[in-house]
Amino acid sequence: MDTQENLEKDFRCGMVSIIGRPNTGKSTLLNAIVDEKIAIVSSVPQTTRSRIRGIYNDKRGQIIFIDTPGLHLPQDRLGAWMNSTAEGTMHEADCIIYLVDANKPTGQEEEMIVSRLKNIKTPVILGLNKVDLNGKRADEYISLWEKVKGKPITEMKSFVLLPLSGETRYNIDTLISLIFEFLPVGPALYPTDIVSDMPQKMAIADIIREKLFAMMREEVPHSLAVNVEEITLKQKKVTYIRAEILVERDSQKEIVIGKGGQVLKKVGTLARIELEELLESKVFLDLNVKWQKKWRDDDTVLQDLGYGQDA
Ligand SMILES: Nc1nc2c(ncn2[C@@H]2O[C@H](COP(=O)(O)OP(=O)(O)OP(=O)(O)O)[C@@H](O)[C@H]2O)c(=O)[nH]1
Ligand SMILES: [Mg+2]
Repeated sequence: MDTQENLEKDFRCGMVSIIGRPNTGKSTLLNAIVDEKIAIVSSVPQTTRSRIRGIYNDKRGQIIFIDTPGLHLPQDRLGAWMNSTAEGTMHEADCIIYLVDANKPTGQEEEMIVSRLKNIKTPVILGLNKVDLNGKRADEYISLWEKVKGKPITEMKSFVLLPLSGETRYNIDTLISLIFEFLPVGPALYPTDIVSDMPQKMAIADIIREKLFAMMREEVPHSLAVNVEEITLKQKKVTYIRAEILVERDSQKEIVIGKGGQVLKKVGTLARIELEELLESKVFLDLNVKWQKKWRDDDTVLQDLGYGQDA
């Protein structure tokens, strides 16, 4: 048997769900693994709102990563949907990366997650992330895990502890090798030349949302949503994109637009640069801001935004 056949015989393929509290670096980790920016990142907790698949390929096999919204204590329907989206992925996965920020104390949210993982049979990799910041709280996460499971981690089966940094790519290769050990032998489920299956409309909306998140403070980001209403390729290879930015209050509309339209202009410029890279064409971006009371609790609006469906 030649080497090629051997390779194919051992080819592995499976799904890996990346879960954890908001802001622990899940999307950054996914981008580092697939070596491309497919998930938006911001310092605001609850940035990711729907599940995002990232596909990693090498000779050993194909890993389908699912980046999920941070698990939190929800306050509205959007939050509840985000949680159920994240939890839903755990049961389909062949392996779970449970990512924690080793610099932040554990808390109520963390206990909620660990207790949900308590009886899960799927292998778990506990990723102690952001080790580049030299946090000293890893022990707290290990203790919490041991408390819930009722035994030391050394006696846990299908459980691995791994220090990580998505930002500096520390231990990314080790992580990938570890995952392959947990995956079943089987053919690739996705073409090997794509890194994500995210719908274009959602990808465009998320790029705009990321630029907005970077400029907003406090509660405003959570009140924002972006709905891409039109994507048309015009003559001379210009992609015309019309998107609506939803806010919950009139005062927020003013913040998003800024004095003399400055904030919106900056958002538009930053988003356009990135969209031109994504779409490999010139982009004309038409942004409008609209005020819609309590959209986060409105099922129709959530559906429109792609947040209501079973992702
Ligand atoms: N120092 C450091 N910062 C990181 C690392 N990974 C992510 N960050 C930062 O942490 C913040 C949150 O990162 P995200 O990747 O958006 O986190 P997330 O877990 O996807 O967050 P949600 O989508 O809100 O659940 C951003 O400001 C990142 O730049 C890391 O390894 N080291
Ligand atoms: Mg995220």
